Amino acid sequence: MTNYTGSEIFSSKTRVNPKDGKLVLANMFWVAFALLIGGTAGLLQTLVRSGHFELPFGIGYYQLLTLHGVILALVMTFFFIMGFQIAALSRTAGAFNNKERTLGWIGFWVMTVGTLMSAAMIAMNEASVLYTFYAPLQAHVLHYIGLTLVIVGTWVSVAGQLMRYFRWRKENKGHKTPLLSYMTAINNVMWIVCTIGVATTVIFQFIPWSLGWVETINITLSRTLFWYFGHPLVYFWLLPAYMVWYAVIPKVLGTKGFSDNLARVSFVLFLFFSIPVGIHHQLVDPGIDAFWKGLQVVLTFMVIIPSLMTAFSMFAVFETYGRKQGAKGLLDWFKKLPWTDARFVLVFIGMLFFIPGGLGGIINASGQMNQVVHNTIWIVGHFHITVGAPVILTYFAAMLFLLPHITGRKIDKIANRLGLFLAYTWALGMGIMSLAMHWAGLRGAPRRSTYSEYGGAEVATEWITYQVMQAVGGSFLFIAIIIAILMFLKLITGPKADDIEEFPVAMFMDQDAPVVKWVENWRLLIIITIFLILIAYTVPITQMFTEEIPGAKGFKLW
Ligand code: HAS
Repeated sequence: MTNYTGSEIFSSKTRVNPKDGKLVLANMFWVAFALLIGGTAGLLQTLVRSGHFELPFGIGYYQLLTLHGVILALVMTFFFIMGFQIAALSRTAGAFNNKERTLGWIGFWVMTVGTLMSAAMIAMNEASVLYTFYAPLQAHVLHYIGLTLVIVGTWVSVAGQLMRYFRWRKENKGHKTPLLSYMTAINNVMWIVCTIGVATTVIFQFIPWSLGWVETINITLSRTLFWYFGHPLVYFWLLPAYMVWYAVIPKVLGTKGFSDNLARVSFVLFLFFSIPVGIHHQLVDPGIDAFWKGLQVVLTFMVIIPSLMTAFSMFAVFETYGRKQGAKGLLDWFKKLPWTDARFVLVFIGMLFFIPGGLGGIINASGQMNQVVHNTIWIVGHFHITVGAPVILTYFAAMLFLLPHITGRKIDKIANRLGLFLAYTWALGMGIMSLAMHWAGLRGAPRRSTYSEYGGAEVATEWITYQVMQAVGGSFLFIAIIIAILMFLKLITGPKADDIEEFPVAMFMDQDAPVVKWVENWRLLIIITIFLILIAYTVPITQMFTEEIPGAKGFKLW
């Protein structure tokens, strides 16, 4: 046992190791670049769907939509998560050693090569299969190999991160792991377990099929393996945002987090329940028995619980803070929140979006209601107010403290103001666009579809107003993206700080309470995770092998 006391973690002087900082920064450059490209594609899509704009240079709508989904949902998020988690570990567990850092760099370069390969295929119009790459749409094999490399790159980086986490545990036996480090470990373990699904379908189904080694593909199986990965993917995006909510925001406010133990338990629940629920994306698909769909719906309701725990904790933090500032009445504390600090405002607006975002998720997951919204643009509205608001706005807030912390610059007034403008413009754009998407979806407007008058069908004329609204919202969002890029540039080139800007890490109201031991019993956690996966998936997947499911040839409809 070392003489570690834990107090240095909470000191504003403790910093991300400068060598680790370079790796973090490299990842963050990709985030800014991907945001710009993906955001531009998004703007153009909303303009096309409004019916008032045609794409130039023979660019296809689905080509653009694939670029938008891949570059924002996969590339931007993955680079951010790798960068942020490395920073969180380096800040709370201490510097990476050479081996761990080298793994981070190898992962970064493998992800870069994979991204460029896929991007090239999309640019050459060889892979307009959207980000979910559903068969029987068939892309060029290099697109699948590129995406595989992106995932493999994250594995390598994650290996370095997990080594750092376990090294800390070995060096500090008997102490509870710093919360942020613990949270990265949960997210990483979840990631490794869930990406096995997508790796399996790509390596054993998509690559041989796109090379022509086999003529057909089992679509039900490929979609099931995709969603085995695809749902935990959304929590892989979300958990770094929750890391900021739990462990950073209370310190930004100058108060304590609600409960360290509660935060750990909520992350464990994500590990248990985020994977055995993927079939809720296939509730209207044939080939899966209703019983197994029902079971996964029940498990989906379990994965709502840790988000409700998070909401409760955040309310507790805000109210406690407000009361400390002298708030008296029932809701007065609300006024006392730091409305001029962009780090807080970005996150808070994200949280507000997550209230309807989460409610929408509960609607999607409710078997019969899913029949109404599935494959409509409602779903696109849902994911824009989940990953596109709470998650991305929190990522922006993290950039605000992380970039100056690493580059030795200041969060000056201009950077803070850009952050505030970003928050409000984003809220306006996302509010208009996602509301229109939800309404149009309820009126039956399909998703994954370009502008069409559907042969003059009356119902389709109703959708056009909402599509114009989406273009208005999309335009505000594009302005917000430009502000985000300006903020990014300001944060890495702004005035040098005398004292390094803080990477805030909060203490908790139960800081000294003994840790709940089982939350770090990895053997137990992994056994329970695998047990739940086996219960949810063994029979449905076995049926996909044993029942006669006709295979599908590949289609290239673009
Ligand atoms: Fe979802 C489809 C169900 C959460 C993303 N989801 C998607 C797709 C994406 C996505 C990308 O069951 C589309 C995939 C595709 O391309 O086909 N989703 C859920 C459920 C949740 C949920 C039950 N989704 C997310 C998150 C995402 C995300 C998070 C990204 C990060 N989703 C579904 C289903 C489908 C689906 C079906 C398939 C639909 C179909 O048919 O295709 C839950 O995890 C949500 C729980 C969340 C809450 C909210 C808690 C609120 C908080 C904020 C508190 C606010 C505070 C501030 C403290 C219960 C934590 C307040 C202060 C004041 C003063 C007011």
